[in-house]
Amino acid sequence: MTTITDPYASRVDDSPEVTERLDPVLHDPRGVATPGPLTAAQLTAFEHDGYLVLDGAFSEGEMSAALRELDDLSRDPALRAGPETIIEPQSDSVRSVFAVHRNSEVFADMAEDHRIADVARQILDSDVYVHQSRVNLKPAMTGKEFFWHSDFETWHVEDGMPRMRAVSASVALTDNTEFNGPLMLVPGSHRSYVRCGGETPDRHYETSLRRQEVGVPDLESLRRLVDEGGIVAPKTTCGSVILFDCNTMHASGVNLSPHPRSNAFFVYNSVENAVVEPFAGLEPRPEHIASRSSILPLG
Ligand code: 6CS
Ligand code: FE
Repeated sequence: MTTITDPYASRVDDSPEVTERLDPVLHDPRGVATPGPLTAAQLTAFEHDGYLVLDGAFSEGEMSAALRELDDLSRDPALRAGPETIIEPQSDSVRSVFAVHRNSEVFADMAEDHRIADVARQILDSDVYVHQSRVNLKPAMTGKEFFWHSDFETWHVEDGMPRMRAVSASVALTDNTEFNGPLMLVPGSHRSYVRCGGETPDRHYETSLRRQEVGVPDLESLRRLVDEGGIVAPKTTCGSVILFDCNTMHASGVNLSPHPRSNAFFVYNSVENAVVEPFAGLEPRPEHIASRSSILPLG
């Protein structure tokens, strides 16, 4: 009898550990099989650091249009009452709007835009589909934090993403400054995999998307990653994009500044890495959080 063990098992007991990543970061290391916009130096930097900033990928005009669209979406009563809209636990502010690429033409076009989708194809060396999209909002003076996590850990355990062959693009709809709760990343952390302690509750997403407590690293593991790689919080102007590997450890703090911070977030998964049954053995999360039925390659 063969026992198939899950190399990325997590939340199975109370002993967290830092293990090795088993998958490549660049799926065609020479970046020639699927040509794309990134230079050899950018590919090498992404492979080494687990993230890459594309300054000014989109124009200010494009971002103003996206912000107007976001305003409409977050005021739309039907969408606001629907499961796509996540409200902060301690207020009635909108924290996230999920599946924006399905509910809005502006964000659908952004997801398909060659300036980012071609980069994802180049890194993953295949066609891609959108596993998840969302806009995260942090209003001036009140925007709340996102605790440390590796996205892949959640997508593997809760969505059944088999391997590390996905990349995220965070598009800055506003400037991201040191004061408004910018994305923080641990360079090099994508080369390790932190198995988390604890157990996944049923319908975990109902709480985790507001405040995540399971699927987050323990202090010792985070300290090991940060002692090695440090922490960066790239300051970006609106229209810039931060690309990061699905397993890069990241977080973001509160926004105490008088300026809002809003970022659109698109997760590109390789069509060769389509999701299977969740590895936690629980019901899959709903379609607006993790695409399961619409996994056609982006055009
Ligand atoms: O649960 C998820 O899929 C998501 N949660 C966080 C905090 N980041 C990535 C992803 O959007
Ligand atoms: Fe995340």
